[in-house]
Amino acid sequence: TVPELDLDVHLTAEDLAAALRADARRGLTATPKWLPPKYFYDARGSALFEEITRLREYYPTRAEREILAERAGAIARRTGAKVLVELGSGSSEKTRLLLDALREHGTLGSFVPLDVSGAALRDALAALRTDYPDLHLHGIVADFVNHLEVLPESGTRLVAFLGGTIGNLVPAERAAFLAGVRARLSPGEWLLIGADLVKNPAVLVPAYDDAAGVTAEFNRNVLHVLNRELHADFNPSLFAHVALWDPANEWIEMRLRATRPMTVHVADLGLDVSFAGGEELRTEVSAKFRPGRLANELAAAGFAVRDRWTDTLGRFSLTLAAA
Ligand code: AVJ
Repeated sequence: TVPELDLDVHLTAEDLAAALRADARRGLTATPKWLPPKYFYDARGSALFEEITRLREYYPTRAEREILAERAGAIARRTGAKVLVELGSGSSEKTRLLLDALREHGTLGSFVPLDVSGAALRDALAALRTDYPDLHLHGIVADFVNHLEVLPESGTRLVAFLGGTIGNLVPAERAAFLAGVRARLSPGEWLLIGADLVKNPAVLVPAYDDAAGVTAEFNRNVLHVLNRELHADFNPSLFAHVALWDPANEWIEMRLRATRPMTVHVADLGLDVSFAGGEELRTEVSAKFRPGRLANELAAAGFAVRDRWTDTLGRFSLTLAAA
């Protein structure tokens, strides 16, 4: 028999559905229309994201793994963390490099992955349980932006926020998020942030518009989520995937472009949403950083940057900051 997984659900399917209703109503009635990126990640969306991480064009995962492989030992020695908390943990695949280094260093007692996707978290915990039988595992289903109060309280904590997900937050949200994390940490505790770097759009754009169309399917998945959760009648195949580099904001923006005029009925909201032909629905921003920018933002939030590393090709950065 499979032992019960230690999983705290702070965000039930009902909570997520209520948040989706509010966000969908706000975003679909706005000009321009938009939806928050967290709704990509149902079971299918999480699986599509895992597929993205293996694409030739999508370098961030490999670049971050390279840095972690090189630096996990230094991170373990420097932090001496007893508790590793991972925000937006997904599969926690790269995180194993940190777990291994912290175990070898001898300090780590527990791992606390936190993710909005209960399905992804359960899969990750089941795999970790097998490979780390004596590590205390405690999963938390929560939204890292809105539920930081659920972070565990005890032990020298290292909060890891990997993959470049910080880029999903616009600057004002980032400032609030970083200040919120800082407020919950004590001196002697740590934050480790992975951030993608500004680079040639000829490299950036294909990472978000791959030849095999996996990212397009990931993007359209949010429409499948709306159809299922809100009884909407989007025809996802009538929306084209758009990924563009916004040089002023230095972020990649993903959109879904209506390929013809249409009206979509969102039954659970009692809402009819009209799209003009060519109208775009914004689904994600993925901000890219210049060296120094994240350090400044961390300092503004009350952190002291202790180390910063990049991969050998200088595509991605990992920043270790002390509370
Ligand atoms: C999981 C937020 C880091 O922004 O690169 C991948 C999500 N979107 N391809 C990113 C994503 C399109 C990803 N993050």
